[in-house]
Amino acid sequence: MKRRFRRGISMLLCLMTTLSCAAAGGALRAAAITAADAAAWAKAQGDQRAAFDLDAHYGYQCSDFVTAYMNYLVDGDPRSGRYQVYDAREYPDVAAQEPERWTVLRGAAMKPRPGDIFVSAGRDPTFGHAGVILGQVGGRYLIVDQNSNPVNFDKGSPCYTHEVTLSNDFALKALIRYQFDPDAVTLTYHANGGENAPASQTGYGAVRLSAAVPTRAGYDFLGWAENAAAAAAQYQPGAEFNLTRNVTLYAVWKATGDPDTPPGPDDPDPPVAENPTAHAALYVPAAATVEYQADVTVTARADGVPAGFTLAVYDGNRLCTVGSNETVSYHVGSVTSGKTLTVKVTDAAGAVQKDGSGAELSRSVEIKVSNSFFARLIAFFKGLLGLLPHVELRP
Ligand SMILES: [Ca+2]
Repeated sequence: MKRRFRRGISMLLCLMTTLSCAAAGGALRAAAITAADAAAWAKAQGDQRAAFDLDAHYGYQCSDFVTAYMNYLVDGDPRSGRYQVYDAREYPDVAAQEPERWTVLRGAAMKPRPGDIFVSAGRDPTFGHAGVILGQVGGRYLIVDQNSNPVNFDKGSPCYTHEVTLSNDFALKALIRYQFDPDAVTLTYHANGGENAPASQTGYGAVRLSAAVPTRAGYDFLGWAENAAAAAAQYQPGAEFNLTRNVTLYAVWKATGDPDTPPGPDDPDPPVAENPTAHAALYVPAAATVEYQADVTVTARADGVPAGFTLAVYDGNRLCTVGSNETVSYHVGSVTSGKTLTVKVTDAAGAVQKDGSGAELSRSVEIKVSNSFFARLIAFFKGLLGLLPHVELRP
């Protein structure tokens, strides 16, 4: 979001930037960076609440961060100075001048992918807003941006990772996609004891798996899995696959004419699987009462949860967001009525895990809202003045 009167200056800077690129001549080859690498860098800025004020005006604006991101993608250095664009609405025009590097998507072509720059309407449409898409969670998107928490037109606010719906302030005007190096993302097939695995392939996004099938004497091929020890296939030859990182698919085999035989009398008892979350503990915020229309974020954490399991926040049966095995944060947004969320420790399939006593690792977070007439009146005036509080609920 940006002051109108700086627009002329920044447009001039854009033009100068473009001319200097053209003068450099021909060196427009994309750096070998994948979209997943780029999104991971952007997410780290948000998680660390990194702060960019590249133009030394109005603090940490959305445009400072997106300019830093563009510099990072092209030069590997967010402060390289290559791009100097400080009006969110100008990014599509600047990017369109370098089709070797950037693709500008509008209208129905705007299907967000991790690593994309978004340009949206903004809370104040005079300035617009911009940030970076990190991923999709249900119908919502995880993004990182500057000056969204809180919005401050004079001082800005640092990088912030949060979930949004791409409407209202975040209604898309354009997506800008860097020409990520497609050769940098490779899908490898591993015959896993067999032979004639298909050749590896490169690409990005939706790709089709090879229709070729490996062979192994005495075994039937069941399909492909990401885990070499998998007993069941996750993907079939020729299926669509979402390729966003280097990945190896392993052939899954089953011996022919040899159905699973039950353990004989001489076989030892099958080992009892140990509960991997037996020593886990989940911590959530205590019940809290917040002001009417307060902007609420809920954070929970856990100890002793192994990698591969995640903390997830649910609103009833609706999955709000998924965090790591150690923590999860959910931006609830502006609250006007009480709400109870549930934080759960789940496996990759979403199944709730149990602790060593057999109790489910699932705890509720109760948010109560002051919604008396007086509380709503106060909120109305605070809203006019931009003073509605942001509340971080932590354990
Ligand atoms: Ca700034």
